[in-house]
Amino acid sequence: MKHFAQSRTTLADAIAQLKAARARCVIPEEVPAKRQKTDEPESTETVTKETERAWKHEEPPPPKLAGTDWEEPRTKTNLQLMGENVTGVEWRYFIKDESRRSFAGHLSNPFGKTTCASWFAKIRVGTKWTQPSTRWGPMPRKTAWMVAPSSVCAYEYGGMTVQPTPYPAWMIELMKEVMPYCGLKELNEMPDSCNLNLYEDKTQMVGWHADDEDLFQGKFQDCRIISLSLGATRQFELELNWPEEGESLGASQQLADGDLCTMEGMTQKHYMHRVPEEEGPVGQRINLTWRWIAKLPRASERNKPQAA
Ligand SMILES: O=C(O)CCC(=O)C(=O)O
Repeated sequence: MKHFAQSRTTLADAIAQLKAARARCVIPEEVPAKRQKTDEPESTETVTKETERAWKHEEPPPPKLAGTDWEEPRTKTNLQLMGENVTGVEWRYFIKDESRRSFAGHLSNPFGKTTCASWFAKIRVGTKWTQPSTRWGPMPRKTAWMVAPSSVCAYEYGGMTVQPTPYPAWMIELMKEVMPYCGLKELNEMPDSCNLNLYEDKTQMVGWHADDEDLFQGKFQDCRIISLSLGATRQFELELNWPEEGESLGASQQLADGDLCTMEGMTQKHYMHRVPEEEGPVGQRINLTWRWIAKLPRASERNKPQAA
């Protein structure tokens, strides 16, 4: 059964939400090719949740280590959770899956509403948003990909390529405000890339996926992702790729204005995540997910940055 870590209301409501989600579930637009069903429809025809999940299981589970664990313990890879590295604020880890060395943390808005509103406005107008085409039509949100000078490369996923924009000055200022809440104080230890998403209304979403592209090496080594949400509250869901008998499928967390969320360790290998469509009206939301590029493509394969 799905585990709603931060249930909006009652269990009955949660079950009703799940049923509704199943009924309206659409094919994710960015299912990586290796997970696509060969008989997938050509259009945004609705499919059941079960069909969608069946895709995820096409990849067989990876072998477990001797014993019951899927991954080496944190002590072995020196993984310190970002929320464990800060004092004065309360991070809550809504996924703490030691056996898979997979973690997701949440921190409620530590910045205040006024600051967040000014960031929203600055990012909304200061970003060159694109809406690439997918095989199912336009991507159901707008996006941008920003990189530090050391890490210029395009971001390719789900059959699309998003060209890089150099970090604008506001991005550096924003990171200086945000990153200390993740235990990162020095510029040279801060993330070198950021994927930005603009969700303009309740229909805009991101389907089930993992940030498991080669760039981040998240299937092979500990990988940190930091997300900042601005504007409307949306639901963020994570589900296990290979759940075991009797295990909760995953967890769900509401991300409100100014909230920080992390995915750490091997989460990109063992879990998928998504932001589903909403039923009721919701306003605009911007999400920034910062990452570290672990494997830069060869210079000849990189794309030239666009002007900011
Ligand atoms: O909007 C969000 O909270 C999630 C965005 C996301 O999953 C991504 O950029 O990969």
